[in-house]
Amino acid sequence: MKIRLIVIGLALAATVAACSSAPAPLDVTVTAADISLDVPRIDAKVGQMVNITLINKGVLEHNFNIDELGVKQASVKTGETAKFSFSATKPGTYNYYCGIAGHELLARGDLVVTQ
Ligand SMILES: [Cu+2]
Repeated sequence: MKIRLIVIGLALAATVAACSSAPAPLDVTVTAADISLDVPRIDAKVGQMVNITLINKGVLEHNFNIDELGVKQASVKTGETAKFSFSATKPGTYNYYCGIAGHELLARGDLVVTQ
C-alpha cells in the first residue's frame, strides 16, 4: 500500500513537471478592418501554442501571414471568422500582416517570442 502511494505520488510529480514545462496555450482575438489589425503585438513563449481567432469586421477581405513560421491563413470575407494556430521554436520578433495587395503597411503587427 505504501509503495503504491509512492508510485502514484511520483506519477503526479512527473505530470506536474510536464505541464509546467509547456506554457499554456495563448488565445488571441484579432479583428481585421479596412485597413487594420487591432492587435499590434502578441507576446508568446517558445513552444507556446498561439490560437488566433481572426474576425473580419471590414468590407474587404483580409488574411494573416507570418512568413518565417509558414503561417498563411486564407482570406476571410466580411463578417466571417477563421481560427488557426501556430507556435515558434525560436525566440525572436516575427512580423505578421495581411497579405492582400496594399494592406501590409497598415494591417500588421509583431509576434514577440521569448524563452
Ligand atoms: Cu487586409
